[in-house]
This record gives sequence, structure tokens and C-alpha cells, in this order.
Amino acid sequence: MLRRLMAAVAGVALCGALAACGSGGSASGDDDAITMGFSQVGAESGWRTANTKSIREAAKAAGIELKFSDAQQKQENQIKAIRSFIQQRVDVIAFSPVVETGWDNVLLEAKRANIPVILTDRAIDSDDESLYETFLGSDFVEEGRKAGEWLVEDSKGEGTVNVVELQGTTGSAPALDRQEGFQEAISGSDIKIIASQTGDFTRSGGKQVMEAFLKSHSDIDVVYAHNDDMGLGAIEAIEAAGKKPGEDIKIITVDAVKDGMQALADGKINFIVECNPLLGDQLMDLVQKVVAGEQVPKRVVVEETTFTQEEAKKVLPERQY
Ligand code: GZL
Repeated sequence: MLRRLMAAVAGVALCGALAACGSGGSASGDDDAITMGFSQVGAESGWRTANTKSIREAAKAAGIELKFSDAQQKQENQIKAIRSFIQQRVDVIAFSPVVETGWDNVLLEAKRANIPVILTDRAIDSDDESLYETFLGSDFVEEGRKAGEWLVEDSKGEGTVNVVELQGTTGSAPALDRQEGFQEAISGSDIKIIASQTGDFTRSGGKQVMEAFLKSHSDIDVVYAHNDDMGLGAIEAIEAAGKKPGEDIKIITVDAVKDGMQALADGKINFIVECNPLLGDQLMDLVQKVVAGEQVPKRVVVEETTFTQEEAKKVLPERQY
């Protein structure tokens, strides 16, 4: 707010000198409310839907004016949205970067406009950490590790175990890190990744890639899907091929959204690593601190757990998303 007030004062002074000009008003109608520009990845999965709902509800509850943009999983749309937020002179910009790289230029524009940036959900790969105030989200490498560690335990004494991997969006932090963590956990075991391909975090993508895997591999023991939606698509493909998901081919996924947890409880998925989408309240708290000029941690990692089939049956009724 202070920045906008100074800009307005400067604007009035300048107007006096130039005799006539428009007002230096802020981006929001109400000068007291924080105006926040948020660029969301898209609406590709149940996780994303829950994440968007959490952000919208938390902004409303905090009295923060939210300008929301859905990028339909395209980086160029996110860059356009961030530039638009800069032109509208919002107080703060937050976004979930669809991929890790290619952000330095637009974030430098935000920095030069003196608009703080908060990363949520996904991180960026940049040498310049001054381009953002903080990152709020999950430790995706740990999520991949948890998935791999469960499989190492579950497949003890089974000999060679062949895994096909349904990867998330190419170049995205969750896809890169969930792959890294899983590979780290299975290294030195008899678990082999025989094929990997992106399903872009969507159910249809997971189904199409799994259909191709089933055509080219007759010895698939396990599917490791980087999110529930691709795992649910794989279930459709496995059943269409006349095999039993969860038994003939085991499935491990990440997220723990309701549809995934239902499939876990039904025995079609074997293990799910939680990835918490309910970031809204923590994000608004960080927004208020950053706009007030308070120091915040550079990285805020959310708490997450894992679920077996038995655990899913117990917690399903109370799941919020
Ligand atoms: C993870 C998030 C991922 C989810 C997917 O934080 O970025 O994107 O795991 C979603 O379901 O599409």
C-alpha cells in the first residue's frame, strides 16, 4: 500500500507539473485492500481444482482482492498474465510455474516494478533468488522417495520388478523431482524402470500412455504415476486390456485426491503419497507479511503423509478434496 501511496503522490506531483493527467489510483477499487495477481497452471487435475478452490476461498476470507488467471498449462499464458498484473500495478504476484525454467525476464520486470512475487506449489530453476520472496509448496523429491521406499519394501523377495513410469508435465518441478526421488529410493534394488513417458498430469494422458505401454511391454509389474489422475487413466487402460489393476499390475500414485483415494480403498491402487493442495490460507498469510514488508522464510514446505489401502478406507469420509 505504501508503495502505491508514494506512486499516487508522485503521480499527483507529476500531474501538477504536466497540468492535466489521469489519477495514479491502485489496481483495486478499494485502496485499503491488498490486490493480488495469481497465475494458475490450469485445471488439469483434481489436485489443481482443489488448489484453486483453496486459493479463492482463502483470498476471500482474508479480504484480499484476487485477480485470477488460468494458463491452460501454457507458460506463455502465465508470462502474459504476470505482465498484465504488472501493468495493473497489483500489490503482489503469486503463481505456480508450469515448468521450472524461462521465468527470469518476466520476474525481473516485476522486480523493477517493485512488485513482490511468491512461488506456490511448483518451484523455478533460477540462479537469481532475489526474483521471488518465498516458495510455498511440497518437497517433491521426498514424495518420490516415499513412493520408491514403499515399493522396495513391498517387493522384497519378488526378484526383478518391472516399473513403467507415467511422468508429469515435462520440465515441471513435480515431474523432475518425483522421478529423482523415486530413482534414488530404488537404486541398488531389483526394481527396474522399463519405460517412462509424460501423461501431462491428465487422466486422458495417463490412459493413452498406459495403452501404449501395454502394447509394447508384456512384463509390466508396477505403474508409478506422478499423480492420481494419470493413475486413474492407467486403471482404465489396464482393465480394457483384461488385467486387474492393483493385482496383476500394482499402481503407486501421488496426490491423494478423492478419486484416487477411492480407487485405493477399492484395491485398484496400492499406495498413494499425499501432495497437499490446500495452500490458500498459508499463501494469504505470506502475502500479508510480504506486502507489509516483513521478513518471510525463503522456502515453506507443507506437511504431507502417505496412504495404504486400509488407511484410505478409514480416512475417505473426512477427506476435504
Ligand atoms: C503438485 C502439482 C501437481 C499435482 C498434479 O504440487 O503441481 O500438478 O501433483 C497437478 O495433480 O496437476
